[in-house]
Amino acid sequence: MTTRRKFLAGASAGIALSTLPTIAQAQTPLAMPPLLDATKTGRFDLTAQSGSTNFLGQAASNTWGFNQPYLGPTLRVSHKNEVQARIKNTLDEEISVHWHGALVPGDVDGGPHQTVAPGAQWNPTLPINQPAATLWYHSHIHGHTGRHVQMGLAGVMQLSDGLDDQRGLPSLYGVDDLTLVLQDRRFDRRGRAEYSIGMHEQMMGFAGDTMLVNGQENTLATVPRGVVRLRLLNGSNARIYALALSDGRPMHLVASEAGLLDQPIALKQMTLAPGERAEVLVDFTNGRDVTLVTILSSNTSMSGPGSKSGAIILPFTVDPTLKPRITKLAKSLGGSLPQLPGTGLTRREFTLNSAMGGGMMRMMGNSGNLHSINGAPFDMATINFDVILGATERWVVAGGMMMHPFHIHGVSFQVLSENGGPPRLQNRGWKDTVLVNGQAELLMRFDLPASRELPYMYHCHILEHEDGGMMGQFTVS
Ligand SMILES: [Cu+2]
Repeated sequence: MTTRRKFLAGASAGIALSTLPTIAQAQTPLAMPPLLDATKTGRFDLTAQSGSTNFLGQAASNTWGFNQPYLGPTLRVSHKNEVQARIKNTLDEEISVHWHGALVPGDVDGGPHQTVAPGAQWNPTLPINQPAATLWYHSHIHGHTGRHVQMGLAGVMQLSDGLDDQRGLPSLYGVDDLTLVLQDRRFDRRGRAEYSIGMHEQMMGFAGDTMLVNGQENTLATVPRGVVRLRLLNGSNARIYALALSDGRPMHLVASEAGLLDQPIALKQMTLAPGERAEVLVDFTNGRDVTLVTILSSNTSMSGPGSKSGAIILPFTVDPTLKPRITKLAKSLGGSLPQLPGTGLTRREFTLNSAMGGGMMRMMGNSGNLHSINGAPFDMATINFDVILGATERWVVAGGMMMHPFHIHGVSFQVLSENGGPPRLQNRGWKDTVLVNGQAELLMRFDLPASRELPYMYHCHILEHEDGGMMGQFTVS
């Protein structure tokens, strides 16, 4: 049997999309992360714990998770409510829980200064007040984020306004509204997960050879003969996906990171970089099975020809006995596209640097950091700049030779331009993470405070770049 594992491995050797097999045998049904619905109670509990997970049906791996051995539950909370979270850390090292995409003040943002010690508890009140969206949460300890996420300290968080039925959007969790956490992993010969970081991984980010969806390998999703919503999270450390459906049918993008668009955008191909989320509708009313694939499996433009290759992410099969709830694509979504004033603003420039060649040795010699922003590797004790509360700013981010997903805490932003032209279609909505491939201009308004003690972060979401110094911090007051 051809397994997915062999396919990602083959992908880097240049297997073309057309050679992808039809749905393989013996897949197990895809499971959703357990749903923790806190829309009514306004409170939830997360316990960071260690466990063991058998990913490949061979030897078990030591893993971490929230409330379970690997990854965490899907938290569903109201998009407008004070949410009481209770985080317990039963691991033997400090963690944090960052609410990626949540517009909450710096003092509950869960960044690297907000550690939860072994055996300790953290009880933040999250004043959630923003449009419905698919967010996520993960540990964010400086220098260890890559390993923590790899071990499993991550999960999806849905902000719900309860209006999806009115919009004609699928919303039945695990039936026509699927949460898909995409991760690539590497395993040793016995099937145990490996996270070994050599110089190559430090430079390029960690890439695996095996696809996991929701922590499962080689699974199959069963869907009704209707319209199905996929909430996609790239929870990989470094892999950038170029998603497509195997028969060429479009994915209809309905939401970017920070909420719904005004109307769906049909995309034959969609990039999803680490940290990014996207909600798409897939039309199964023709009853045909299809496979979600990635047609670009390399992380960087530096990898050259190997990048034109394909790998299976997840096959879908239509079960005609399931009664579809939605059979028409929604036309109007009720969301809005960002339109911030673009002139007369404070302008900041960010160059994302990675040391190469001799520079690499020099940088390693000086600070131990391979990566930096504007030449300065992240320093916990240095606030890089201060933003005035209520200010709109224009940030110009340049990525150099590699592609970097740039994430900012505490704001949603508008992509004003990419490489001097209009943003790509998929980047027209409100975002909190954007893949910078060349240069991107971003506009954002800072409506929430962050102190010197608990500042906001901005960083590359290739976790080995972030851990290696490609991060900075700022206050808002
Ligand atoms: Cu990067």
